[in-house]
Amino acid sequence: MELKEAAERLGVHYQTAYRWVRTGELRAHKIGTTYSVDEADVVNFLEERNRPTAPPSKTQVRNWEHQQTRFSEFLLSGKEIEARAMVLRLFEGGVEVVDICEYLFSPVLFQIGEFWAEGSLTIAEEHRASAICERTLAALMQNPRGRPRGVAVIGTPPGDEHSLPSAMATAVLRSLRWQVHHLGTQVPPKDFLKLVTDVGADLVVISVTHPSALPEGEVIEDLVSRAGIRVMMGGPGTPLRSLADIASRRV
Ligand code: B12
Repeated sequence: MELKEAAERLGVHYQTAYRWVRTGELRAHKIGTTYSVDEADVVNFLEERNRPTAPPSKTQVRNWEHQQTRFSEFLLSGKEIEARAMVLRLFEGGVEVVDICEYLFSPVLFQIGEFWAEGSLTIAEEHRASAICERTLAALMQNPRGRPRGVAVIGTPPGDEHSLPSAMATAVLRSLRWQVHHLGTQVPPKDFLKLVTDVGADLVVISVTHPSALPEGEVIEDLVSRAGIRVMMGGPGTPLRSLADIASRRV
């Protein structure tokens, strides 16, 4: 059949079919100045196009230690672009945000804390590494598609300056399609509660890393649960996976 007829059978404009012929996607023979396409080739082409494509391959991280070593090197030498590219590659390969936090950010930050405590890392170097982590985490927070699962408020009470753990909890919930109000650090209990009720939160996450903030964290926990809202407090030793598991269920 002529290419014009083949285009009609394929449901596309003549120019599109012509382009497919030129790129070799659609087999055709040139007869004089026109192209002719065999019936069988039109059928094959249609079948090929209608075949469901395989889902994007999921990156399987076989060796997290290797990833940690590379990430740590990037953080300690201030290679922000490389650090971000590495994390984005994992994310775009389908690795869950909770895994990136638990198996990459957390252990590497833990090690940085040990280096700092033993004096082999200056405060400037630690700050540079933390800042890179903060900005890299922000790059993971993309607009979720579809209806949010619920509204969450995440923050840290007064007395604790560690903002990264709550940023991780935020990234995890956002990756699970939650609408998150991330308050950062030093949030007084009464103001915390007011915002929680103002936004109609379904879930409240209190993140405490420095033990001095625990008493005020407990005050917030108490106020929120008395208001009948689900609340979870966590910090070092409480896996983010437990938060992700709860957040994966509908509210
Ligand atoms: C970066 C850092 C800082 C930065 C923070 C920058 C920032 N933007 O966050 C700065 C410079 C501000 C800082 C300050 C201080 N720091 Co500091 N810091 C760190 C470091 C290196 C990393 C912190 C971090 O982000 N860790 C990674 C987190 C994400 O890992 P994680 O603890 O396993 O967290 C998991 C859980 O918390 C969980 N999670 C978090 N929230 C929630 C909520 C729920 C519901 C659930 C389920 C789970 C969950 O998710 C996380 C991811 O898996 C740690 C080292 C370490 N061991 O963590 C020290 C560390 C926490 N800091 C420490 C200290 C001593 C301090 C200072 C007192 C230092 C000083 N003399 O000024 C001050 C404290 C100031 C204050 N009052 O808060 C000590 C704390 C020791 C202790 N327990 O008392 C540590 C452990 C360092 C060390 N090895 O000694 N720090």
